[in-house]
Amino acid sequence: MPSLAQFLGVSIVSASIIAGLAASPAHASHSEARSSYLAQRATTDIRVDGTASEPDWERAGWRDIKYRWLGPEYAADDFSGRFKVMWTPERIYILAEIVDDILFDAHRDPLVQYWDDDCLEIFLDADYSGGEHQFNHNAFAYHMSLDNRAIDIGADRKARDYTQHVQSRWQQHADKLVWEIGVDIYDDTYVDGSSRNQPMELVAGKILGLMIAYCDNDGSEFRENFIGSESVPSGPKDRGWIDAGLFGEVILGD
Ligand SMILES: [Ca+2]
Ligand SMILES: [Ca+2]
Ligand SMILES: [Ca+2]
Ligand SMILES: [Ca+2]
Repeated sequence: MPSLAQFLGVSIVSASIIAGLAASPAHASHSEARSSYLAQRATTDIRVDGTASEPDWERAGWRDIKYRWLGPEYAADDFSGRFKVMWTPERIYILAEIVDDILFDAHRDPLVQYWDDDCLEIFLDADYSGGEHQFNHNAFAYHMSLDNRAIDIGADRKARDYTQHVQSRWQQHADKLVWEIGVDIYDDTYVDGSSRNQPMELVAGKILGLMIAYCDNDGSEFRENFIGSESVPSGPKDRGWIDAGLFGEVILGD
């Protein structure tokens, strides 16, 4: 039999290995300390109408949009935001609750300076691969405009309208916008302009990369704040549109 000291020694080594594993990133291609969200499967249809009347939404947990990536300190009535996620085999659903004192959409052309108008950004990586996604579809960064369009950069390096990938409606309830969005999930085989792109069928246990952010502009030439749901421990804080390694993970639960 081992002595108590030997026994304790082994235990300490084992504990430190376990602690080391727990502290390492979930995926080597991701920044440290990414969030993890367990999304529940919707039991009834989610009606995308900007009202969280579905009982399924009550079961889903909130996640804050609280990391200031760009701009000065701001007050809670200037911006506050949080979101929830649910899923069905066809798509994921996001419910965002946003406080923004002034809604501003200066560029009426949806493809012009869309990040400088108020918009809700949905960063999605179908296989949680992380990595670079600036001019490819390793991941998408849908900029949801106030007129419910989804804009991102295509493989041709130009802004493109991907509104066909989403259902989006928001409504004002008291001092908050309730923004409900269904998003079809496309992987990195997506080809711009092709009629053969098929959204993925989602199954329990799948892990997606996801990050949500809000570009807040209350009347300036450029956005005043950019606030996201994930911390950016090093490097440019606004680089989620290039680097999918910043995204958190969403596990599709049963
Ligand atoms: Ca609804
Ligand atoms: Ca504001
Ligand atoms: Ca990917
Ligand atoms: Ca605003």
